[in-house]
Amino acid sequence: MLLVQEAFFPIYASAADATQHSADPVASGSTPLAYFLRSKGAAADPVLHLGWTLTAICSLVCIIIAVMLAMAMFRRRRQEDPHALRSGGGLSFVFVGSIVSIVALFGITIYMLTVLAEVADPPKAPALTVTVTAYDWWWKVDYGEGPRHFTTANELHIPVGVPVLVLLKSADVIHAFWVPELSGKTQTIPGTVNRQWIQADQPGIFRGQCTQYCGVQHAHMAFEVYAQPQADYDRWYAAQQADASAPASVQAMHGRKLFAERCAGCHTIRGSQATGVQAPDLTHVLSRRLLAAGTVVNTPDNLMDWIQHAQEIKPGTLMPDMSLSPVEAGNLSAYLSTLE
Ligand code: HEC
Ligand SMILES: [Cu+2]
Repeated sequence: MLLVQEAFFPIYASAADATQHSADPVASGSTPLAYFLRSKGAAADPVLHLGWTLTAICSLVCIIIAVMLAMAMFRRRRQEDPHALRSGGGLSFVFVGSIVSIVALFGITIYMLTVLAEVADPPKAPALTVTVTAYDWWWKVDYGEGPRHFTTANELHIPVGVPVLVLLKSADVIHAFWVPELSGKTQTIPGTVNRQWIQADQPGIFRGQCTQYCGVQHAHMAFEVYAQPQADYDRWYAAQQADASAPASVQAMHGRKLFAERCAGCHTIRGSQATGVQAPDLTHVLSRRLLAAGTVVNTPDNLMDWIQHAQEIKPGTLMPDMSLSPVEAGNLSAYLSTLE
């Protein structure tokens, strides 16, 4: 399967070099969706098999039609007598052809319904439920309830080998949640909660993408699923639950003040006064691998670059360019570097 993918999609390799703001091929939407040709989990297996079966059947139909068309053209040229066309005994052929088509289409329908039923619910009760809310153009991820609740962005961590239920919401327009290697696509619709379960059979990072055109930065609306051994997952979970610690240096304290004045209307940092809800929770922003829904790799330089030039990096994003003096940028950077 992998070979097929590489044969058909060599373009993904070269596209990776073209990304301007990062050296990481997984960022900037360069590689990921070639992976739709393989499955790494129980929810994606039936969909993958269905995809290949339908591709095979459709290819076969194309070939048969092409051959028959060629034969018809060849035959027509030999038969110059116009009456020969009328007297041709094509009726039984049409009859048999129709029956075969009907049976084939009916069979495909049954198969598709079976696959739908198979992926509707996980084989056993989900070990974990997370809520994913799609925004223009990023993903909010909510874990747990009550005081144990926390929010992160564009990253979904799951324990490996168990089914995880994802409740899907939208804050604005219709988006769609898709992790090609782990599941089929499911729309997120304002006012509705959709469900999709995913399961990763092995540890790894699985790229996801919004797959319903939702506006100008639809293509930069990616996320990553981190499938981890239970112990690693538990460690991550505990770290995410903690509030941000108070800044230790004077510089970072100035940074926090600046954040409260300039950024808190949109962003939350738990443990500080910042409680904005229209943008990613930044309490543990440093723990994330990518920024801005998979657009750039999260390095200190890229982070400050993003804050000051978001509109250049992701034109049209709902984060404005923040103009900062060098001193302000230094303070903010010192503060953000505490958000591990
Ligand atoms: C008007 C609301 C608004 C303001 C003000 C704002 N942001 Fe944002 N910010 C956003 C939105 C929306 C996103 C998500 C952008 C996207 O991915 O398309 C974002 C994304 C980010 C991210 C990337 C987070 C991630 O995990 O991908 C960082 C870091 C960030 N903002 C920092 C800041 C800082 C620092 C300030 C203040 C100097 C600030 N923002 C001010 C709305 C805002
Ligand atoms: Cu979208």
